[in-house]
Amino acid sequence: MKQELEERKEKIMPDGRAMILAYDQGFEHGPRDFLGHPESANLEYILDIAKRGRFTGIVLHAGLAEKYEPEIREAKVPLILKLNGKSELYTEEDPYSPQLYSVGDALALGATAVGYTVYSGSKYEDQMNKEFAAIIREAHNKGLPAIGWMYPRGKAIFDRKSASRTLKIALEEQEQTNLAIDETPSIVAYGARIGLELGADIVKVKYTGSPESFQQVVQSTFPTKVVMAGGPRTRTDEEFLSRVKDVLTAGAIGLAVGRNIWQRKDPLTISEKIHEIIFGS
Ligand code: FBP
Repeated sequence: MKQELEERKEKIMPDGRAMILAYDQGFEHGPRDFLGHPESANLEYILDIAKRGRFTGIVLHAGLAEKYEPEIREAKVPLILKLNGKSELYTEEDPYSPQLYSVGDALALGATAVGYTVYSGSKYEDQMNKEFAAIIREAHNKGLPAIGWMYPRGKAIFDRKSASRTLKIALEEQEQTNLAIDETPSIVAYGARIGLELGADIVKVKYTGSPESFQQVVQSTFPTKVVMAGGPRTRTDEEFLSRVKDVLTAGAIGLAVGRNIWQRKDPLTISEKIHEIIFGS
């Protein structure tokens, strides 16, 4: 299984770099993400971007993965099956994203890797840590890499009164920047580090505003690889591309991005530019 694990890692990280297309937003945010870009509600449109844009993986929940199994195989873009999910209609301050699918489901659907979101700092973090730890163990035993969406979130992250020592440092970082608390290097690095401690092969984290601060995240997560999450579409292509350059300079291996690609008028042009930054061609 060790060899299969290494082969699958190589598939989603050719030359040690990754450019992953995230398409779990229909569940996490709902169809509002497709407004203004109705074609983006259709997986065939997204798969075409993934294929022609030379993405090294596409993230889906099991429903779409099952319905489009032949098309996904045909496109030859490695499938990363997201094993947990929650909708934004559920608005409790402390989020929990339950496991919905298994490593076995991922293998049956031909997935190359599995993904799972952990909201560190939520009062449900223990449940998510336990689920993700078990997923990682099983995935590795069966030769599948595991990717953690490490998003510190919840009441405690913002609670100045009972602030943890990390939050106190993050509040100081915040005073010198325009960052939201969950984008400060101390909070992002802590979430990423939990991914490493749990055994994730790759963690996906928010951008921290500068290459220097992102380097802090990458360094405290080594040897687990770090990719940047996309976030809401930036006003210009240049703004997003400059972030991609920053995180690569900081030692990240690439990104896992959705809206900044498929919410644009010309998703292939920006994909090409991102590919050039990540892979040099
Ligand atoms: P985007 O590039 O569109 O931001 O996607 C990255 C992602 O992590 C998705 O995989 C996920 O659905 C979404 O962001 C979660 O967003 P939020 O931070 O609003 O929960």
